Amino acid sequence: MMRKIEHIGIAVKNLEESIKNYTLILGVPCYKREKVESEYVETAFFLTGENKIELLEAKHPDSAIAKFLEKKGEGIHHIAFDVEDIFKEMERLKLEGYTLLNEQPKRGADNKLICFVHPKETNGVLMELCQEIR
Ligand code: CMX
Repeated sequence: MMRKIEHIGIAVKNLEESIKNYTLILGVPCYKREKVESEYVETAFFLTGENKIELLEAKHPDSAIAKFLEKKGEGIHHIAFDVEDIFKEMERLKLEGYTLLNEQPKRGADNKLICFVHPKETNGVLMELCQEIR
């Protein structure tokens, strides 16, 4: 079961400028910046109440974010759902016939284990499962 939306990921061209923009829009400062080397991205996080926004900038042309920006431009890149047990949830989705984009959970930003489901099978929205590393 997906428990709640953990965050919404937004692909941006320039993280520095976008942090300034979102600080003004949301009225709260960015609480964390983090590079995820394995995904070739740099991220910045904001909290508004219980809601989390992640800005993502590509750090390499092979990054999924670079390809997304090229094809679609800036905008919502993924919706991440919090799960209690990512292994169990991945198994459940596999049994339901969904295509997981990684066989094993990966280490993501903000202390999470993550896995993606192909957007072609989720009505055009890239879905991320994430479990807090405890
Ligand atoms: N949301 C919705 N649709 C998307 C998408 C996204 N984020 N990214 C790609 N697509 C679409 C493509 O536009 C394409 O559509 P069309 O066939 O209509 O043109 C379709 O999905 C399939 O694309 P593809 O050519 O098969 O594959 P891509 O090379 O574009 O890769 C994807 C797409 C989702 C498989 C790849 O980006 C991926 O594996 N993503 C998971 C990892 C990731 O996104 N990492 C970055 C974030 C890391 C983090 O949060 O820390």
